[in-house]
Amino acid sequence: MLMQTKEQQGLSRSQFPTDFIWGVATSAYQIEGAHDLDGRGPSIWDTFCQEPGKIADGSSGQVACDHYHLWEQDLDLIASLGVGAYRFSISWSRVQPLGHGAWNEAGFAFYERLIQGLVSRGIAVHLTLNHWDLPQALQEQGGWLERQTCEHFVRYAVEVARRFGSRCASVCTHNEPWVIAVLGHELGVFAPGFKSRAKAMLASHHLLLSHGMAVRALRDAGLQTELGIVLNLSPIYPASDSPADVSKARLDDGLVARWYLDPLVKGQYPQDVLDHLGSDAPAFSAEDMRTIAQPLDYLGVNYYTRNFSSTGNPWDVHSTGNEVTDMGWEVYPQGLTELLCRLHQDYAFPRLRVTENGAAFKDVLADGAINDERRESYVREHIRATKAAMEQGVPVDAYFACSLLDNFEWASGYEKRFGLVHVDYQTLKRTPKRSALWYRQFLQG
Ligand code: GCO
Repeated sequence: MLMQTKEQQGLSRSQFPTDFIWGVATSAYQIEGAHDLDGRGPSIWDTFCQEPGKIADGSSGQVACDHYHLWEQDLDLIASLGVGAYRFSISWSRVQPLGHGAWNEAGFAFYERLIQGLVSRGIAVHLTLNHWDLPQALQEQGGWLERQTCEHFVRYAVEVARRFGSRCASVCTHNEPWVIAVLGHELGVFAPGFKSRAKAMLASHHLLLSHGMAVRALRDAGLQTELGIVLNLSPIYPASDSPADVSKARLDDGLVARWYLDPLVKGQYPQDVLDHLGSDAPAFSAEDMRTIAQPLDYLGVNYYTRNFSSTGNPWDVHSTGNEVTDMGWEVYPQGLTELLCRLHQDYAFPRLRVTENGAAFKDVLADGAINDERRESYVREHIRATKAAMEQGVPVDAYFACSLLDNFEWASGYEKRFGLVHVDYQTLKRTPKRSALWYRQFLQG
């Protein structure tokens, strides 16, 4: 039995609406493994992991948490925590190995089992179509730099919805298009590993366009399920009061946040960012912009930390003296409250959902237990920060702790652990950490 600490006082599930969605989140490439089983085609992450020096520990998602085989025990785990909602993604190349053409029935059968397993346990299904793992065969045809990829994505989305849509509580098109565009095409630290700003911006336009095309197609197909998109967002503060830093912070907010939010809501790219980009801006038509701005049921917000902007070296760590996680990210729950309030004020989506929130810390397994007090406190204080936004009238209706499991942490490999549940990568044994037990206790009220 965990002790009710002082800080916990004043926070309980009963302070949230009874239909508030409490979940945990994962993504396919990070947990599934089984990279070449049952007809799965390679994704850009399989390829990227093979490039020397790209992944900190030289690893890949070939085995990961082997969720492909251990899914039943993972669903039991979710149920045992009393969690009512599960956000996960489909590996596109598992269900359509080339990203176009033939469907892979064995791949669909895996998600059929998974979804049936969730439904039978009373866990709501929150499905993401694209969590970064584009089929490699589409990359070879240009990937997100090609408009044709948008058409392929729509066909994939419609097929997934035809099979699973009515059993999903929500369907999300893309997870964090900024990450795909900028980390993948401008900084080259994520797949597919390009280093060109023009490429990044073109990819971002095709991601947004394919989102709008897919939402329209899913609605036209009669899908009633809630539809949305998930963005990585943080308040961005100027590192100093200098006018140069203040305008840099405004521009950075433009590149990370407004570049995605303005088209989704207002059907236009922010003019200041277009001016800044100059010839790196993508070509687009008025029709594209109308397509992107489809009405959505919710915006998913992934929040981990806040950011600072300065005209100095962007990688200089701006130390505030606050605690930082193993990623070097400042723990700043108030940033989530501010972000949710700002999003509501500026964009007024019908609903906002915290679709990812969590922290990497170095965990110590001692006597079969992981006493991850800092992660417990992180999750608790961000739930409290979510409540603070709701008290200011922001329509937030969901919180997903991320991640359910320690997993393949992209370019960090297995060195960073975000899980509420510890995974021993030798034995694949799952052990709920103290944070998971806290979440269970919180959910039990
Ligand atoms: C993202 C990432 C996350 C993280 C997660 C822990 O969408 O930002 O994919 O899923 O990797 O925080 O695994």
